[in-house]
Amino acid sequence: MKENAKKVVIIVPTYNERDNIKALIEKLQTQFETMPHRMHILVVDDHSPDGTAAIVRQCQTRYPNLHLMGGKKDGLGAAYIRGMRHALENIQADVVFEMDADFSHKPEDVPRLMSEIDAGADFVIGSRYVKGGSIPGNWGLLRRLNSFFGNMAARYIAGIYQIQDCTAGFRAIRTSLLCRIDFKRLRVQGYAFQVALLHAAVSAGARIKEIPVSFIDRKYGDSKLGLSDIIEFIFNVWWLRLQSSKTFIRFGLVGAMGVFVNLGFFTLFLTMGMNKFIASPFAIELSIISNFLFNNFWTFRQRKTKDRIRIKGLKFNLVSVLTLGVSYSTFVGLSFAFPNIAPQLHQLFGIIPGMLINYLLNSYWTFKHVEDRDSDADKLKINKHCDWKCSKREDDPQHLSIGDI
Ligand SMILES: Nc1nc2c(ncn2[C@@H]2O[C@H](COP(=O)(O)OP(=O)(O)O)[C@@H](O)[C@H]2O)c(=O)[nH]1
Ligand SMILES: [Mg+2]
Repeated sequence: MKENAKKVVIIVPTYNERDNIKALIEKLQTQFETMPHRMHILVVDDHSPDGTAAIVRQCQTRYPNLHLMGGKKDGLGAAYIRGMRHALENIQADVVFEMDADFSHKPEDVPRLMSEIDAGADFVIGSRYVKGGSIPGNWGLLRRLNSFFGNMAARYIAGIYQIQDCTAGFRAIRTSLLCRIDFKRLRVQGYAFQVALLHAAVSAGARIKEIPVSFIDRKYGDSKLGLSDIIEFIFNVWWLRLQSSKTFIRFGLVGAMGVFVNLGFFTLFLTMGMNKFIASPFAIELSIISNFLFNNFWTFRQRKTKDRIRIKGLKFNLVSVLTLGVSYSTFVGLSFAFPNIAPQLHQLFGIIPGMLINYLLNSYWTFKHVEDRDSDADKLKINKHCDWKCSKREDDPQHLSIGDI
């Protein structure tokens, strides 16, 4: 029975956790006895000067499912990335957990998170901010504000609106999802990793589930959250914002360039002796075509669309006509409503709704991204992004192997 069960690796990063680690390992092992899965623990210790690793080595004599890896102290995120890679390549994990060593996350909650994975989720968050979850009652104002603003920044700056607890560190993740994430693009070392990974999971279309947990304050040792973590966190949320606005910025640049294409062709046709009433629509259409090509091959090049290029071109043209209609009706409406202000302002305020409608329709209709996880093209994309050796597993068809391609 256990041979076919999912292999689960609980990754526990440690830095100076001498007073916690042994008890945590023992509690987890007791918990594992109640679970049908093949459970492992991987401690990622960054050569803690307090001798944490020596304690883990002692425990290894009792528990064959206990793994230890060392490394340079590069931050919490760097430790998790190393640990996840090891869990995937060397332990062939189907699922990994993120868990703190200091008992802030209860070992008794491990089966609850795992059962959500069994029910089909890709990414389960032990959440302090959904109904039923909690933070310690004795947290001071500063700690509360830190946690509150951190979460708000992740939700409303980085754009992970749908998740209540973006900074949680107690999570279960399918490794098939990790294989779809480009870790080189996360660019984080410290605690910001939690938000960066969640953002990447949302972008990869992961099925995410939050379940309530009570977060408990550590009894032994100190928090390792430092100023550099906070600074990196702030930079990271803005970086993520910029990344998600990149398409809109490119779309705007292409639109602005279209104006020059339009005027350039118009002038060219006039110098060729063409009548201006004929030259104008030709120049407009040529600018629409050039905008379409730039948007197709640059702005939205990452999107996998279902239509052929000529159908997309047709849709783009239709959207342009609609945009013209929206901008023109706004212009006419404003001209009648505010006859005393400069007509340039009517024209300008007509462009704004036109451009928004143009972007939204092209983004969600012309260049709509269609998910097709099983296609060969996707497999190639996934493996190009992830150089981790994901091994193919029977119970998860999405789990890819480099050798499969
Ligand atoms: N390997 C490793 N573990 C770390 C590092 N920083 C923090 N940790 C561990 O990550 C977990 C969470 O850290 P903690 O200091 O409790 O953070 P807090 O709960 O936000 O105050 C603990 O198990 C720490 O020992 C690091 O740089 N490297
Ligand atoms: Mg802690």
